[in-house]
Amino acid sequence: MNPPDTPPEPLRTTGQQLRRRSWAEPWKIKMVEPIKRTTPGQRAASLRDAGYNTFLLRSEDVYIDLLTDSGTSAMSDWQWAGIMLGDEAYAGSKNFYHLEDAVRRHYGYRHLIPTHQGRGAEHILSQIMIQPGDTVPGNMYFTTTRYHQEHAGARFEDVIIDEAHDPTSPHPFKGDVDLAKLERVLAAAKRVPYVSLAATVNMAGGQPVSMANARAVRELCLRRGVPVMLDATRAVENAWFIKTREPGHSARSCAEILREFCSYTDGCTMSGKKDALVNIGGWLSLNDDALADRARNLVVVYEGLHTYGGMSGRDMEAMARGIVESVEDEHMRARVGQVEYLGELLEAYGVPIVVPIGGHAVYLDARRFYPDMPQDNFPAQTLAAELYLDAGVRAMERGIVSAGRDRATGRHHYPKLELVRLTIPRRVYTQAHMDVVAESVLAVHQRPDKPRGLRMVYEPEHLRFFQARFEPL
Ligand code: P71
Repeated sequence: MNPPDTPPEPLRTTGQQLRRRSWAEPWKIKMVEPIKRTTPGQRAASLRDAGYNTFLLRSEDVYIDLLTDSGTSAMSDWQWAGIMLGDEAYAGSKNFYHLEDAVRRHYGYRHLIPTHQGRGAEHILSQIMIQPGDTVPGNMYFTTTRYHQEHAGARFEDVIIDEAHDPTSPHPFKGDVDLAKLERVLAAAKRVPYVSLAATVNMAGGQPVSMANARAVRELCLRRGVPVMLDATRAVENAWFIKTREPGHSARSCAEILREFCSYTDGCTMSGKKDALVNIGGWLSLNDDALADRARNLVVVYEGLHTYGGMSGRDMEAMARGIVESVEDEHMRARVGQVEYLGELLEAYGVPIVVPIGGHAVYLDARRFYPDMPQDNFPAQTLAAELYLDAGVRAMERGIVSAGRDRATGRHHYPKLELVRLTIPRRVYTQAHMDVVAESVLAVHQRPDKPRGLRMVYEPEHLRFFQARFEPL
């Protein structure tokens, strides 16, 4: 990719022509946090203590932390300056109004109900819209989102296109809704309170939804009188993919694309801990006045007053400013570009990853790492453990452990995708860190002695992946 305003002139070095000009992050580093390497013996002990679950490791025992991009971003000096301007009034903090302005301007919804993070918003949305016996169609489940939908009495129906379940399909918009599947669910269900549309789709590999598909979902739902609720957690990354992959959008800004995308939906839940570049925070947005009143009424029960919703004034200011920074094209180029850099390196090393490369993470295909390991032996959980042992890189399982059990039958869900997510925090690691990660993955991939897998020795009742414990087979 070319820096802005630079014509694509190939450069000549000795003997070879460079295909393109390099670009770099639109920031420099002002403050650093030391991290330390560990020995193989220390890592083996830490992993054992953590029950072979990367969620249970102490972060001080981790060298490069790719567990999640959630709440792990580095804030800018402008955001930190905003922290000093926190108005900690119980009611009517000026920072709330700044946040409301930023959300209205960039996401376009009328009402803003702040929450402590994304699942707080999911909880309130599910409680005000879902009745027991409802069906909620969506483009692949997300753990907390589906949990709150089921907790409110709904059944989740996956209506994502088939390509999303195939890690080798190069479809550029694997987050798209299959309109025929959606039609079928809408026709068969007793009641559908809303369609749950996520952009990008985390569990599919950070895969985007096209503008054309969002528009088509909107038209179909309008005909049926069903609202569309967006999970906007990584919608700016989605906008970047529309800009770079969907014909007709390359000259538009991410900000413009985001506004249009959101206009096809009636509200959103948001984890500000991702796109919005903060360590904590979220919100629920709604256009409908009556529904927003109900949400405001419930937020005071579970989160806090409707002008802070579980955040401090300074948190709201940091998020308002983070939103403004997040929609800048140069930020997104660097953000998604770094993920692409790691992904392309792994592809060049012949490591099996989900393609196309996603917006926030590179996903390793654990099935192809361990073709002989049954899914009941938790291949992705095993791979995440092996990766930590090799060099102290922490990743996250996104396979059978995350999928949990079917509420009706009590049996494991068996997802087609058995993945390990290498998630890149925003503005935190350098290209050299990515090189170290890629080399560690390669080392694990090339190991001749394959592990047999794990057995679960402790299984929590809710969202089991967070606290489950394992032992090697
Ligand atoms: C991520 C997270 C954090 C997480 C959540 C559950 C299990 C493991 C890790 C959170 C999301 C998300 C989407 C698409 C809603 C939430 C909840 N993602 N939607 O990827 O990715 O937001 O964490 O702020 O409550 O590591 P919340």
